[in-house]
Order: sequence, then structure tokens, then C-alpha cells
Amino acid sequence: MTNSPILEGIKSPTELKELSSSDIQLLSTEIRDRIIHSTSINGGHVGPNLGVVELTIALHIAFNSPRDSFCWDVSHQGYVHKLLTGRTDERFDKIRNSDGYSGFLSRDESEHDSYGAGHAGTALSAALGMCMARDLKGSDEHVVAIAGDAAFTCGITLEALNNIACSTKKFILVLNDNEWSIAKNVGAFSKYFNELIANPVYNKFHKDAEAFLSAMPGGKSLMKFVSKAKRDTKELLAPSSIFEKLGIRYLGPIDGHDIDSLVHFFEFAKESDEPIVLHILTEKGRGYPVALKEPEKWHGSGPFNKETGLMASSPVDSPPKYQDVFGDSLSLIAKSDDRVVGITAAMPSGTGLDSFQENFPGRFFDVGIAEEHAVLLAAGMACKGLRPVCAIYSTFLQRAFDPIVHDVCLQDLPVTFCLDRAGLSPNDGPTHHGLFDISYLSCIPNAVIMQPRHEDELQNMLYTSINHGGPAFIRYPRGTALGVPISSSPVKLDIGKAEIMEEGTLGSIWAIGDFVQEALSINQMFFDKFGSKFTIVNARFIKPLDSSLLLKHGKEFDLIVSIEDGVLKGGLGSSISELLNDNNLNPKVRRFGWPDEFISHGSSVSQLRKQHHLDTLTIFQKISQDISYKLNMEKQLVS
Ligand SMILES: Cc1ncc(C[n+]2csc(CCOP(=O)(O)OP(=O)(O)O)c2C)c(N)n1
Repeated sequence: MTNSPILEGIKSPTELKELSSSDIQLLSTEIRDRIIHSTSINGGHVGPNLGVVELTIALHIAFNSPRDSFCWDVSHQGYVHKLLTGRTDERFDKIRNSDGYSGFLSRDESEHDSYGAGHAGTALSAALGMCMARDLKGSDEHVVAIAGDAAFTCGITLEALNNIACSTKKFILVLNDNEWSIAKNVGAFSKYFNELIANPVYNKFHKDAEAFLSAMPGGKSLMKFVSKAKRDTKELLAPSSIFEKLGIRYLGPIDGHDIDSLVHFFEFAKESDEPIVLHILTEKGRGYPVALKEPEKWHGSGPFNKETGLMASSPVDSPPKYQDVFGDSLSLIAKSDDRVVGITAAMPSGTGLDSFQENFPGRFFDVGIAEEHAVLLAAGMACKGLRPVCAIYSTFLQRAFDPIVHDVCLQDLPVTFCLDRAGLSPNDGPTHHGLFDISYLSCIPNAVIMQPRHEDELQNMLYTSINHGGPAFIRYPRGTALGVPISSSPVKLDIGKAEIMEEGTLGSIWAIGDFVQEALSINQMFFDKFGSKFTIVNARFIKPLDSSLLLKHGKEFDLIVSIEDGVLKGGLGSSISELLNDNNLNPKVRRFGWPDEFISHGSSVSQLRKQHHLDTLTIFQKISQDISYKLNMEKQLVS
């Protein structure tokens, strides 16, 4: 815990409004210290939160939460909001852990979290929906959408912009521009925002408005003045901004670290009788020099030493991360196949594509936070003979379901999808767990879906997918691989062929990914305790399933077990049950996977697996119960 007497006195935004301006300055420092302290222990979104300290304080002074609603885009920058809305207890110091607050905003956590998020680009649409509901009800509360500059690379943000002015007169948009996505922001909007900042006419107008606003905060007369000033200066000297062409009044650029000025602009926006955007400039990592210097590294970090800013590094002999194996393998394959290109939706380092970018800058494309566009772009490239590889986290690919169905799979195009973070993203929680992809992809004709059990198999799957000639999806988890050697010459796998790892008499266990290793450990437990084993199958392909092997097992065994890192509904186990049932085979099928509920954030994969009965011991015990009659029989035979 840090020494924060002013922050500790704030149990709700009401107390904040009563502070003197010198106390508010001290409060900013206390908040920064507390965020650095908590993230140094737990990891988290350091840079984005340090950048919005003044902005968030000013929002809570000018507006009345929870009556007024804030829609934070992504909501990874919501830590300051949490601290100002009564969440200063020890759960803040355990943020992103099982007994701490979520790293995102969630409607379950506080009445001040008007909207939950974790995916980018949702703020404007959700805020507009709230405005329209308010207008229909005839009430007058404010709704504020707060979106980063990178949110404007999202298609849905642009869909909302198109819809705002014709739907409501009262809509406040805060554009929090720090020039960064996770990596440097990309695309035409990002350039355009820089032009707005650099344009002296807008600066002049901004200064006029600010001078007036600081003298006379609030009030209808103020509005009239600014509208006139705006007309006079802008019509004579400058073209309208894109926002104005869309019917949204533009004010900016505004210093995002000057609380008094921010409050005045927010008061001004409250009076506006047409939709308004405030273009606010902030610095990612403000107040913590190391974070300010390297915004990408400090967008989201693991634990670190807060004095030195050094992040905890993994032990030298630890296995590589799956994401790095993917990046290196793609470079290796691309060396001898110039059809290969790599596409990311704003996640070059998170997906490991940054190493490919270094090796093949002309064949690397960052399209911004635009997953649907990325998939369509890949479809177009594939039509012209390229072999695009889209590296998109499992959870973010959900957004591109229709282009996957309608564009890639229907046209049977050779696009490879690499779904990192398949399985749990423990500290992030339900917005980021990659638990649905097997279910949402298995139902699509032409989709080939696979999961490697180690890094060498990942490389082989990548090589197989690129050379397959149709849509292929490879899912793999966050974190480190097994540490097996990776061949310098990848091989093509037989699509739809599983791998038998061990043979036994008790039944068969079909597993994918790191659960294959778990299945082998469970088998050892059976052997140690009962002297008998299961047949262990690395399913490799979830679709197409190795049907001949499965049907053989369906005839041979009374029990077939499936273990997967995805939801049970529509998962590997479901496909196994369906195939057996459709062939009139009725062994007992015991399925292990994630239940039909949203899994919260937690401290680690093992903690969440244990909590949801997916740990090795529980799986062993449940299978033992299923097979107890057989174990007894075998025991009797031996004795
Ligand atoms: C659909 C989706 N794709 C990717 C991400 C990963 N992501 C989280 S924050 C972020 C960048 C956000 O940048 P910006 O909105 O400008 O906010 P900043 O962090 O710079 O304040 C990205 C790409 C996401 N959350 N959602």
C-alpha cells in the first residue's frame, strides 16, 4: 500500500468535487503512485492508466457518476476510475488476481461501471445506445464515450460516427489521443489526428474558446459565443474537420493533463445542444519516466521493480513462448515461399509477428484494430495467389465470424489463422479468455482446426496449413511451450490424423494442446495406482476428427474421455459424442472442458483450472469413478 491520505478519503466521486485544487494536484500524484505500486506486483495496463489520471479526475468532477454514464473503450484505462469510485481497498492491490478487482470495467463490479468492455471499438455505439434510450425516456443525464485514438481504426467506431448526428442531439465524445495503439497507431485517421493537432487554425480557435471558458465556466451564453467564434474563425480560415462533416462539433486539441481546463471543456460540452467531440491530448505513461520512454513495452506489463522499472524476466533456460515460436516459424517458412504474408490487427508484438515484420517488412501488414477487415483483406490476397497468415487472438477473432464464414470458408480460400491466447488469459478474464473458438469454428464447412501439443508441432501445423490450399485454423495458448527441439525443416502432417501417444486397456483419452501432457500424467497416476493404463490420443485435428481411429475406439472401449481447453458446448468432446452416436456406438463419453458460464479473471491458469475442476487430480478422480467397476474387475483378476 502507498501513503495516500487524500485518495483514502474519497469513497465516491462526491468527495472529489469538494477538494481544493492543490489537493487535487496531490491526488494525481497519489493515484499515480498507487497504480505503479499495484501494477508492479500484479502487472497490468501501466501506460494507458498513467496517461488518463487528470482526464479521469476532471470527468468525475464535471459529471455525476453513476447518474451520468461513462463508456470507456476497451476499459483497460479504467484503474483511475476504479480508485475514484470507492475501490481503494486491498483488492486494488491484487488487481487482476482471483481476490482482486478486474483489470477492466465490469457492470458486476460497481454501479459506476456503466458499461463493461475488454474489446476495442465498442464505446461509441454503446454510448449512442444509452443516449437514444435516454432521449426516448425523456430524461437528461449525460453519456460520455471515452475512446483512444486507436479506436478509430475499428470499423464499429466508424459505423457509430455515421449514426450519431442523426440519432441524438446530446452525445459527448472524448477522443483520448496519445498517438499509440499498443504499438504506434496506424492508418489514415491517426495521420488525420496529427494534422488536427498541428493545424494552427484549430489551435487558435482552441485558445479563444479556452480563454473564454476559463473566465466563465458553464452557461448558455458561453455556448453562443463559442459557436459564433467557431463560425467566424473556421469558416474564414479553415476547412471543417471530418467530425463536423458528420454533424459532430469538434473542439481541440486540449491539454489532457490540465485538470482545470479539462473541467471547463467538460462543462462546456454538457451545455452543447449538438453532438460534440473533445480532442484531448495525453501522454501514455505520464509521470513514470520508463513508461513514458517506451509506450509499447509499458502498454501492458507483467510485474516489475517499481524503483528501477525492470520487468521480471523469465529464467534463461525457460522454453520459448508459443507466440515467438510462431513468429520464427513463419519467417522460416516464408524464406522459401514468397506467397506467404503476415497480417495483424494491431498486435505485432503480442502475436509474435514483430520478428516476421523485421525479416520481411514488405510482407507484413498491420491494419489497426480491424479484425473483420484483416480477414477480408486476407481473402482478397488469397484470391490473387498469396498465402496470407492472419495472427489474431482467439477472443478477438470472434469479431470476424462472418468474414470467416462468408468470405474465407465459403470460397474455400487458402488463409491460415493463428489463434494465440486460445484457452485462458487468466489475469484478463472473460473478455480475453479464448474459450469459444472451437465451437464457433467447428460448425463452418471447409474449416480445418488444429492444436499442437508442443512447439515443434506448431511449426509443422503452420507449414501444413500454408500448404493445404484451404482455410486452416491453428489454436495455441498464451505462455511458454514445452521446451522440445524445433526442427529446421518442418513437415506436412496428414490432415485429420491423430497421434497415439500410449496404448492401454482402460479406455481412451482424447486430448488437445497442453492437456495431452496432462493426460499422460493422469495415465501415469493410473499405472502407479492400478497397474493399468488408458490409450492416450493427441487428437491434433479437432476438425476433421480422426474418425477411423475414434470409431475403432468406440468399438473397443467402454469409456472415451475428452479433455480440451475450450467450452464444452460444441467442443471436441461434443464432436466425439456426435460421431460415436451417429455410428450407433455407445461407450460412455466423459468430457472435460469449460462449463457454460463466463469464467472470471484469476491469478493463474492452474488456479482457475482447479476452481473449475479441470486440474489433473480432479480429472484423475472423476475418471477413476467412471472406471471403478473395471478397476475392481482387473484387481480381482490379478488377485
Ligand atoms: C477487438 C480488439 N482487438 C485488439 C485488442 C487489443 N488492444 C487492447 S488495447 C489496444 C490499443 C488501444 O489503443 P487506444 O484505444 O488508442 O488506447 P490507449 O491504450 O492508447 O490509451 C489494443 C489493440 C482489443 N482489446 N480488442
